[in-house]
This record gives sequence, structure tokens and C-alpha cells, in this order.
Amino acid sequence: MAGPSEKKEKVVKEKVVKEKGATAAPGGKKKKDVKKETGLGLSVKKDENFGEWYSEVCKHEMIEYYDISGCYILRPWSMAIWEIMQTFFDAQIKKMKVKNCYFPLFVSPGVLEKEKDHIEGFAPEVAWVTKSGKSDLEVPIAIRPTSETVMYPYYSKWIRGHRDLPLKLNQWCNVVRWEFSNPTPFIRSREFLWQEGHTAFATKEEADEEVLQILELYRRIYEEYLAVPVVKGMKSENEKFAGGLYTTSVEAFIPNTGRGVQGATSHCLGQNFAKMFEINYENEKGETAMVWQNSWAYSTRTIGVMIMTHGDDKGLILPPKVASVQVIVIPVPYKDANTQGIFDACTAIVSALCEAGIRAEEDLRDNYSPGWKYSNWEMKGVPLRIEIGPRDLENDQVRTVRRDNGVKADIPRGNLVEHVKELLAKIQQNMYEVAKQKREACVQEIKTWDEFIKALNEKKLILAPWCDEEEVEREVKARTKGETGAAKTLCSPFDQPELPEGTLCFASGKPAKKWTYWGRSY
Ligand code: 87F
Repeated sequence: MAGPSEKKEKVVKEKVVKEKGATAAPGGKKKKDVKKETGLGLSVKKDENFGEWYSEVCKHEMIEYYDISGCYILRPWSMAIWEIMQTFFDAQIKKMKVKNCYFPLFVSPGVLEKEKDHIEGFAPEVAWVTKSGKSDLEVPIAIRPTSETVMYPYYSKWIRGHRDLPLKLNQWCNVVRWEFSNPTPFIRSREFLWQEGHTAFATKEEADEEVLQILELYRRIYEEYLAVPVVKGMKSENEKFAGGLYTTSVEAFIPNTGRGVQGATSHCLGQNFAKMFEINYENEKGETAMVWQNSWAYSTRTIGVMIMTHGDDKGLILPPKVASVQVIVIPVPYKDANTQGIFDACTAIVSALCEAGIRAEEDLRDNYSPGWKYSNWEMKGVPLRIEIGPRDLENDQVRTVRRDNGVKADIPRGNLVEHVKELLAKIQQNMYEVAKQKREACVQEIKTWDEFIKALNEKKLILAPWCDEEEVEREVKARTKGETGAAKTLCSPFDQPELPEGTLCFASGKPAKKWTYWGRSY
């Protein structure tokens, strides 16, 4: 056991060194050379080296790399996005009568063992505390990778009669999964933030209903907040949470890499955990019955999907609904211009916008040129820039510049607030539509194995008629195994296209049962 994991650790360490090298000098070039090449501060283009592009964009100023591989510092620029989503989701689940709580970070080995069958595949990823100071702990303690085993013993204690149901708890916390495949900021990190909801009901019907209510909230986070289109659907038997009955998910797609990404999951656990943890209650008839359970989570991965979807060669592009700064106001003074007048106008405009609930800031720093500020805020992805120069002051107008499409306009100051509100709404809408068009352009319906392989090589999001057999998915995985990972099912969309009688499975040739999305994934 110790042998292989040590080996793996070495590989990861080597990667850190490389990452560090990249931090010191992106691509081994000096900043000036970088600027000369792109004129914009990023040393690589999104289409040319997506991995390096993503890492650079994240560093402005979403994350900072840390000296432990797979761990990242979330800087205020990204934490603010997390908090905005949190505010939305937290209010929504409270409307559903879900209550927040907090369980400990540590798991005793005993309860972890209890879930043995389901945890088996995950065991290598569990991190353990084995020492305090220099002495070994008598019993090592695990760090939660998820909280089923932490919470459910207490569900068993707290749930006694039918009046104790439903029990609906959620916690906002961090979890640790000691991953060995290549770490990626937000997308695959060894510690991440999430919410985990764990609910228990008297009936399966109530549980089923909640699974979909939560999934709809996840769709809204992606589509309404992050402007990222997702597909709602059912996970295959192979890809579902092994401890549960069925798993639903929202799936996103990254055109540049041709990879699907599981955005969030909402599981119906059935009665498996109730059996394991003896979560029983006395029903109205005085009989002992088992509860039905759900669990659901979304994590800081959402932010990574958003960055990958919208960013361009100038850097980040933040959807207005999650941007901590929606409007940046920049003074553009010329030599002999009324500089104070321009500065005052900037301040007045920021006040008016903030008063109307718009998140606006001014950049009055005198050690940077307006041009430098433009690219700096573009790199950070602020959705709308307002410039004020002497001409604008004279004409009682401002210049607006959209980050999403670069469109400029001169707007009278009179109805600026209304105009900015409209512009932000348009930017939000446009970002979603552009992302959706790009995704749609990647969707490929296929019928045969040859078409499948061709589409896979072309980085398509594949929609295929499938027999829905576990063994067939395993075969597809085995046959497509390669350096870039195997193809697997992403989900079977709830919104199913028509499946004509007699349609055959692309992989097995047996009668197809449903349309399913396939691809490589993160
Ligand atoms: C890693 C190590 C140990 C995922 C793990 O999706 C255990 C696990 O149980 C593990 N990685 N999982 C599945 C998590 C399932 C479920 N938990 C609650 C969710 C939603 C929130």
C-alpha cells in the first residue's frame, strides 16, 4: 500500500516545482516580452495553450498558487463570487425549510469503516491525521471527504418518530480529497469549499421531488448567475454515487478542450444509508420504518467552469450577476484638462451607481496610465468600464465599454443609472447566449461506433442512442482509453429527443433505450 502511494506523491511534487517555475516567469518570458507579444498582458492565447491560459487567467487575481500541490488560495476576487452564489442558494434552500448546521471536520475510523463498500473506491483519497506534535495518535483520524459518515449516526439518534421528519440539514464547509491526477484551480483541488445538503423523508415521493427542486437551483446558479449553459440529466449506473439509488446532475461542456464537466449533483440515496446507520422511525401506525434520504452538493468548481467558459485572450470575463465590481469608472485626464473636475465626476457617478444597488468602483490611482488601467480591469473581467475625459465632462456624458463584446457608447449622464442597469442585463444575457451557441456548435448526434470515435477526436459533445447497460459503458471506456482519458457517459438528459422505434445502441448494436451525452470529462 505504502509503495505505490509514495511513488504517486513524488510525481505530484515534481509538478509543484514546475508550477512554481511558471509563477516566477510565465512561459519563461519577461513581462515586457509578454506584453509585446499580445499587447494585453497574457502570454498565451486561449486557443493555443488552454491549460497555460487558464492558469494565467486564474492568477489575475482569483487565486494564488500555494506550496502544497493541489491547494490554492482563494483571493477576494473569487471569494466574492462564491459569496454571491452562496447568498442566492442559501436563501433558496431556507425557503424549502432546509436548516444550516456544522459538523466536525474529523471522522473517526470506526464510522468510516461502516460505509466500507461505498468508500472502497474512494479510500486512497482520504487524508488522515496520524500525529499530534511528535507523538503518534493512538487512533488516526480521517479528514472529511464528504460528511455522510459524520452526520448519519446523529440522524439515527435524532430521528425517532414521524414528527421528526422531514429532517433537512445543510452545511457550508471545506472537504479534503487527496487527488493524484493533475490538480487544476477550482476544477480539481485537494481541498475545496462546497455546501452539502443531507435530508431525510418518510416517503420516496418527497425525496424524489426534492432531488429535482435542488437540481433546478443548481441549473439557476449556472445559467442565471454564471451565464453557463448546462444540461440536466440522470447519471448512468456506472457514474452515479455508488452509495445511492440514483444521481442527477447538471453537466457543462468546455469547447476548447472538448471535455464535459459535472457541475453539481443531487442524489436520491434511497434507503441504503438508513439501513447502514439504522435511521428508523415509528410511523403513524406505530410500526418501525426506514427513512428515505437525499444528498446534494455544489462546490467552488462552479467558478472554474465559469472562467473556462467566458475568458478570452485579454483575461477573465465576469458575468455581471456574480462580479464583485460590475462597473469600473476610470478618469482620462489630459495634460491641461480640469483633472479635479474629472475626478469629481468619477466619484459622483460611482456614488449614484452604488446608491442604485450597482457594484461600482473608481480607479483614481495616479501611478498608472488610463491605458494600463483599461487592460488591468479587462484582465480582471469587470463587465463594464466607464471612461470620463475632458470632452465627456464638457458634453455631460460618459463613454461606456462592454467587456463581453468591446462595444463602446457615449451616454448622457442624465439617465446613466438606468442605462447602466440595462447594459449589465444585456451583458449577462449576451454572455449566456454566446456560451450556449458555442456549446450547441459542439453537440454531435451520432448513430455508429465510427461516428462516435470521429466525433470524440473532434472534441465534440456526443449525443448517442444507448442501450443503458453498465457492461457496455465499461467497454466503451476500455476501448477509448488513452493519454487524455477515456470517454464515458456525462448524463442522459431529462429533455430527451425523440428516439425512433428500432434505433440501435451505437456501441452494442442492441436496441437503444435512451439518448445519452458522452465525452471525455474533467
Ligand atoms: C472521496 C473520498 C471518500 C466522493 C469521495 O456528491 C468518499 C467520497 O463519498 C465520496 N468522493 N464521494 C461521493 C460524495 C457523495 C455525496 N456526498 C454529499 C455528494 C453530495 C454531497
